[in-house]
Amino acid sequence: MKGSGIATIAVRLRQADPVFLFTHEFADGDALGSMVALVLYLRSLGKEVYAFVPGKVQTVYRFLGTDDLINTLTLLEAETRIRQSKVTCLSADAADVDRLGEWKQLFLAGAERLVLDHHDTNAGFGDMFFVDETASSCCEVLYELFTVMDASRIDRLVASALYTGLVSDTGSFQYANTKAQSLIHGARLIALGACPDEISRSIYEAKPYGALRLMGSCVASSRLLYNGQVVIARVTRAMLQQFDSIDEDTEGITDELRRVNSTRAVVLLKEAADGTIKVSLRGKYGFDVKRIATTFGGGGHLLAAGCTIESNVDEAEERVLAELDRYLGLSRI
Ligand SMILES: [Mn+2]
Repeated sequence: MKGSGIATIAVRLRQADPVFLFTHEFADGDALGSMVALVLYLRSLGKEVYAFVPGKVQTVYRFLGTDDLINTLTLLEAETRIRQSKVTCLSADAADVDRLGEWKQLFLAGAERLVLDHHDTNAGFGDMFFVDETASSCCEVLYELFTVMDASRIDRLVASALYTGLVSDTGSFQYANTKAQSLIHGARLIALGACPDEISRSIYEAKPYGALRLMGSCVASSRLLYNGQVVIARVTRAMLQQFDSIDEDTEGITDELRRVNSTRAVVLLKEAADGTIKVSLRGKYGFDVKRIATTFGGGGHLLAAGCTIESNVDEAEERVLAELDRYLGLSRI
């Protein structure tokens, strides 16, 4: 654990009003679950609260009520508000300030900046931070925080949002970050009203048909390298078009690829709309993929990391493989 204790953050938040909330770009279930839980919980304490999420919110998480709770103020409105009052800005689940995307300057303009996270690459930013790298998800950190502040305010909707973050960051309690504590927290959230089957259906069984066919095509065209230790695949703009899919439909492809028996690492290269290549990396059996992501200015966790490479997809692949050569030897076959 790094930074001030959770009790110190709780003291600051109790006094804070208004509160602006921030999280990382390409917000996942943990990031969005954190935002929704924080908005609902802090509003239940009578505070004025707004959440700012970079880019477009993934449609799969709309069941959390994101349409009504996130990005409800424009940048102009938010800037006006921040000039009128002493606004506390709180970042959750973002490993560094640059990950706040187009909302970064707004975060920095806050009268007070707090940071809560669980990424061990988070070196600490803001005026006060708390990073618990033993927590599976930021939602687990928030569960602790809410318990310290006032456990009776964790209602069914807050519990559901927190449970969503726990489920998505642990891959339904399957990944190495699943600790006894994660299951204890999960159990408590279910007792508070989170519905596990409903949440799992909303996250994993609500895909457009095209997204499933895109996954099929991506898996079929993937390749095994380094004697089966690495599976590498790509999603090009042409593939997205062919299957009438959008960027967020690539979610879950890495989970499919990591099922291969011999594989220690998964590399998925995704052509982004801006022409850059988003690289998703997954490790198995303790194979550290974070060191590869950080080489290219990215970050994440030991077994799940990502980075952006500014090149075409062939060159990006070659650069990632050149890094893998360093750990897996020179024979890529
Ligand atoms: Mn997370």
